[in-house]
Amino acid sequence: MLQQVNGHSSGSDAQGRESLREDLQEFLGGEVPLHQLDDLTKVNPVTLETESAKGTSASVLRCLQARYTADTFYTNAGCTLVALNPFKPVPQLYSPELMREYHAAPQPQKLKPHIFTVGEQTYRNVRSLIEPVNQSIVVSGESGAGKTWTSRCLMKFYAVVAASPTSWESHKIAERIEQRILNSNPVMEAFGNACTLRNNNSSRFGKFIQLQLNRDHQMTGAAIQTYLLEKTRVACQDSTERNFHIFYQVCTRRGLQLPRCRAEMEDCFEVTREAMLHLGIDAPTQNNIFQALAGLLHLGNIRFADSGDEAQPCRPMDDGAVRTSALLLRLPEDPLLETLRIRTIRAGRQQQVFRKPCSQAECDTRRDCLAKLVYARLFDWLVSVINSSVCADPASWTTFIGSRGSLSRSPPSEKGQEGPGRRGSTLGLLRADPFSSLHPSPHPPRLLPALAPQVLPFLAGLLDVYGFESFPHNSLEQLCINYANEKLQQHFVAHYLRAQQEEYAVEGLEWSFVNYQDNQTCLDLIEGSPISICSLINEECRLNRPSSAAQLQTRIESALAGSPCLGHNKLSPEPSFIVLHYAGSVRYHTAGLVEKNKDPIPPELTRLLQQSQDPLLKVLFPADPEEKSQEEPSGQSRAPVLTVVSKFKASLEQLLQVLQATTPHYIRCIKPNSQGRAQALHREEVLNQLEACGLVETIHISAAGFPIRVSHRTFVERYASLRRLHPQGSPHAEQATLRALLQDILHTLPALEAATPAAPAGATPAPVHCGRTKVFMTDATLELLERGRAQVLEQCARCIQAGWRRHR
Ligand code: AOV
Ligand code: MG
Repeated sequence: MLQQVNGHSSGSDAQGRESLREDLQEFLGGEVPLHQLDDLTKVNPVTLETESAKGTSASVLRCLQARYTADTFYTNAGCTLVALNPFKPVPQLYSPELMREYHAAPQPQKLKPHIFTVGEQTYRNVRSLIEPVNQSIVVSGESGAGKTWTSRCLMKFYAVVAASPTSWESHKIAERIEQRILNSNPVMEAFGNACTLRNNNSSRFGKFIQLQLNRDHQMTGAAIQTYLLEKTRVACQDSTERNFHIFYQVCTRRGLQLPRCRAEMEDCFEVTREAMLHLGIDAPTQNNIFQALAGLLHLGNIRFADSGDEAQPCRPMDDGAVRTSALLLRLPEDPLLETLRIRTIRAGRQQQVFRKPCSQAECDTRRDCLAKLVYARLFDWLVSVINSSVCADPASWTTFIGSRGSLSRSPPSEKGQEGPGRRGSTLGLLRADPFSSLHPSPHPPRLLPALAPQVLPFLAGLLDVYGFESFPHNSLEQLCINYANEKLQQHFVAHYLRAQQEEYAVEGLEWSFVNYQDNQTCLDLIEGSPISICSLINEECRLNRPSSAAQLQTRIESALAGSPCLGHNKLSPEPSFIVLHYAGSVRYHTAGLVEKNKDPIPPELTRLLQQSQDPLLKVLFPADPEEKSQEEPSGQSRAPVLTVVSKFKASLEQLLQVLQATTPHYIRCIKPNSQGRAQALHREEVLNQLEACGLVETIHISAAGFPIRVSHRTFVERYASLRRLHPQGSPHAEQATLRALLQDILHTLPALEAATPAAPAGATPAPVHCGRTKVFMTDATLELLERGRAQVLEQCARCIQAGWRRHR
């Protein structure tokens, strides 16, 4: 009996430790770092759990810090996996052997917490459910916290555990589809990531990748949806930030009249080129791409000087830049210069054409607009090519989502092609054979993959968006990025609560809904109707009236003064407004906000690009058969143009619809310090993130219910000794059912409470509920049980000592 009761202190030390470890694992819902065991054996081993369950920021932080010091980067926190960024290579943590171990484990959740547990659980859910439910993994966290890294590792995990049985053969290149899917990462990161203040490899677009599985649960393809590329970066960056990686990589190439770049870029460039090749972008096409990119760099060097006469166009300060960019973009030099300097307007009944020289600032804007236009289309085209290369069964992807969320506009459609999925002539490149080059194709274009969950039943979606960010200067890009993060946060809170309450229902517990604070107020401020920040910015675009940055600030602040999420904007040197986001307050500058939201593309620019002799640009800017629609309309006939925020809002809503139709799994990435240093956990910074991402709040929600859930068996094993306090219970433990033993233990609770000196008279009984498979309790109940258990153990120890003394 003693052995049964006091399992941890009897037997060998090692056994006891192991047993205690298992016990703690059960309680913690994960693994316990070994280094802590020495300390934990001296104190109530449940303390850590009790503290975490209480969910004070300090206790969660303490727990994470202890684990981080022991190089344990993953921790379970309810339905979420917390991932601390190690900021150093930890190859053993991501080895294929470890992936297989998680995949083969009968209960992966009993292994150390890991992203592979989440990956495997997601995979098993797809496999095991009779009615397949699509799964998604939402990776969140602030900029630089490790979302993209995590997504990449998860893709590798699936490439290992769900490897396709056969290779795709094409143009003598035999390749497995999962390899091709992995190859999408270096290409998309080269073109869509950049060094920012927060992260040297910051994603400047959002990505949702759906992995297709066949009925044998092998990976057969993928579809990638991107969101709002930050294309303004092509034209300007903060002095401490950089352009997209690919521009530096291209500088390693000779013959493009570019300055030489640092040698390490050469390796990255090799990786990008190799990956492009595997995705079916052959060397000549690559050359076209790099040449166009070099053309954009030279375009950026064009500077204008005011002519001093309004009737005369500005002068280019260096003819060389104009010539080289025209050469590389294969544009006629004079029309390039003319388009940058002169605006054409059609007006009047006869639609007469007026030519107006642009001011120096307008010339600069047009130059930047041209660069952004080309780059955004190139990025979209690359995504289409990648989709074409990794999509297993294009026939089943028939629903086309019109708005891609990018700042760019889709190329105009070609007439006479069927199907909702056509994306105009750019699809001339996307043929049944993914290893196509730029030569004209006899095949019909491929359809773009859809996000609609009903299209393919077996999917695992992986969401990696840009993280919450706040810079010294924030504009429309940050507003959209942080808005997306608000939306995801809301989805998280809602889903977590739902999941929790579903468990109570399954376990047959009576449960009244827990009230919680979500971020709806902030979302109302940003996107609500009828008046919100988005609606006000959109209105400015619609009215098309000249309004200063200061006026916009005043409008926002007066119309939305009632919102508790609009910060007090004192001491503002520049026109701006402050939003109190869930992750912190951010000051958005209003200068240029309306223009960015309009994202106007002068039609002359598109017409100019249609004149290019470059085969790539010909594909990106096909000649428009309805050229009239491209002309700058005169004032009144302007059709309502979708603004950037409207498009972004629509694409976010679509994304959330997809997520809501899936079983989500959450990974919260945490950045231990903002310098990106290994082995340095800054308590304050981590604390801010814990609070910001709602982790502590989530634990609070959980604590409002019954945060401690243990299986009937574990409960009986740990607290069987308490039955000594209630002798009239089941007489023969060996014969009693688990349930009867459990009830016996629960019957001891009033006695335990009565024995508690601090218990006030008439105190409510300790909350505990016996579910169908688990016992649910509060941390107070747990403490009570633990105290009782310690008492019994002490009594037992005294008995043994007395026995020894008698024996001697
Ligand atoms: P993010 O995706 O969350 O930021 P990343 O995934 O790019 O952040 O991570 C930033 C950097 O942290 C990486 O480049 C790695 O150097 C390092 N890192 C992250 N996770 C790990 C890991 N598990 N092991 C080793 N190093 C890691 V942003 O995209 O800025 O929101 O827009
Ligand atoms: Mg990223």
